[in-house]
Amino acid sequence: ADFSGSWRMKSSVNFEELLKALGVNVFLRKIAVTAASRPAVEISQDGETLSIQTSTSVRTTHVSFTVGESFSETTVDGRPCTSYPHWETGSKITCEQSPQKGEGPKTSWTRELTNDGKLILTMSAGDVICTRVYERA
Ligand code: R13
Repeated sequence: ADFSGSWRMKSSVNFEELLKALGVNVFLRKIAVTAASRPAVEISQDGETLSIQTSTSVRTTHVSFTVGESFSETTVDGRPCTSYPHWETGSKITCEQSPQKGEGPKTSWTRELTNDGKLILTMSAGDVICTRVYERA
């Protein structure tokens, strides 16, 4: 699967609930939810190696990883974690995260390319799942 390209978000479900499950207070949640409603996502991919930049007005993150190899990133609420991305199917990457210190709900994300060319991102914290659908810009 080739995830590379510029992506625009078309829908988002449960993003605020996700932050709430992670213990983010209502003030910061509102700022994050507003900013995260208009992200710009740029992905480049070379074989099994992906580079994903997610930009918003208040926070931009950049991760580079090779599927099958662990890497460091931060959870969506900003805590450092070690991540292990693997192919769930030929077109879906599942990434399990473990905190580098402290406790918290179990977190993970998935990114899947659908047959009709959409990118589906899920982010989980405990039993809360946020689903965001992207289309090519
Ligand atoms: C601000 C500080 C408080 C915390 C936070 C968390 C997330 C975000 C912003 C903030 C944003 C996240 C966007 C995520 C996207 C994901 C995707 C709680 C640390 C800076 C308010 C904006 C766009 O779709 O891949």
